[in-house]
Amino acid sequence: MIEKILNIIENADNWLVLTHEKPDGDTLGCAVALAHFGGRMSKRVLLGCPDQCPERYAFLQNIAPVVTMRCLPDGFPGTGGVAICIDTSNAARSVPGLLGGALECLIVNIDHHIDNEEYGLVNWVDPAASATGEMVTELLFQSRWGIDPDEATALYAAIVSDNGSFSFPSTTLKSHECAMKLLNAGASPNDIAEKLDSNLSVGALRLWGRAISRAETFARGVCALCWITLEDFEGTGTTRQDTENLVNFLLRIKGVRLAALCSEGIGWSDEREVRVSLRARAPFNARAVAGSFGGGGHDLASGCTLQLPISDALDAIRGNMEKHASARFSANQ
Ligand SMILES: [Mn+2]
Repeated sequence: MIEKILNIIENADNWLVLTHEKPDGDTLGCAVALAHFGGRMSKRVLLGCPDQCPERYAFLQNIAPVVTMRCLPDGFPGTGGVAICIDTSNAARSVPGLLGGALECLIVNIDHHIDNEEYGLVNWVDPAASATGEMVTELLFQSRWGIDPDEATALYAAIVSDNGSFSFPSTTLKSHECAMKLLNAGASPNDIAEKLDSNLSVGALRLWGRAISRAETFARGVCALCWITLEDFEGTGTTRQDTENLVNFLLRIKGVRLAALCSEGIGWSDEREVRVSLRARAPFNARAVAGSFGGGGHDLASGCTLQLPISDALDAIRGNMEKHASARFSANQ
């Protein structure tokens, strides 16, 4: 598979590298590394993201610029070009219109989500990878172009942001092997950790405080939930980007194995909606809950969006989590 992909991208002059919507460190780190790699191969590269690059990952833009795009650029990458979709389980999460056939080029789909819909002409999906960053690390290492320090930095950032700095159950020996290779190629774990983790605004900290002050547990203490309203974002001068990783805090409550953060947002049709981030510890399954509301993701990290007022959304999520928990309780009896 790696050779096949290297062959395709080496033969294409124009690369459109695409992240998924609401980009995280994995999709951005991989895309930036690939765009930089393409630059070294003298390719014409455009790195597109359906949403703005979050402040936390702004340092990656020094390696390759990220262009916010809501539709596809005219005539690029064109026939003979290639679109590389990174960490994106379905085409609808990519630049809108991708599925509509507006893209006449080859689509290479590189991802580690188990529910990947294999929408590309070439689909490399490895659910055993703790981050798509592991896969792109392999890809670059196996190429005759190797990997440079900037690409190593971006890929190390991709890996640590998706596997909780090697703490999630998805972490494997392979994750550490990739890290070793990236350190060898010039990545600095300390610099990257500082850039990723020590960048909260005081407003973000206050927002977290509001959310955490509402934390509740239920279903015999195995479920936890909290929420944020649009007014909270306004009152603290923050955006939804400032909620990244907040849901993981709920899993730090002793005994909690299923956690949800519900945050109000404005949808594409200018209506209020509620975006839900879910986290689980096995055998609880975050994707099962997200899936009931049309969402998806990983078993232990998932998300969905509810077109409901916040109080109704909270009831719906709470109810579903409770049902999930009682199914687990009866399975254990
Ligand atoms: Mn990922």
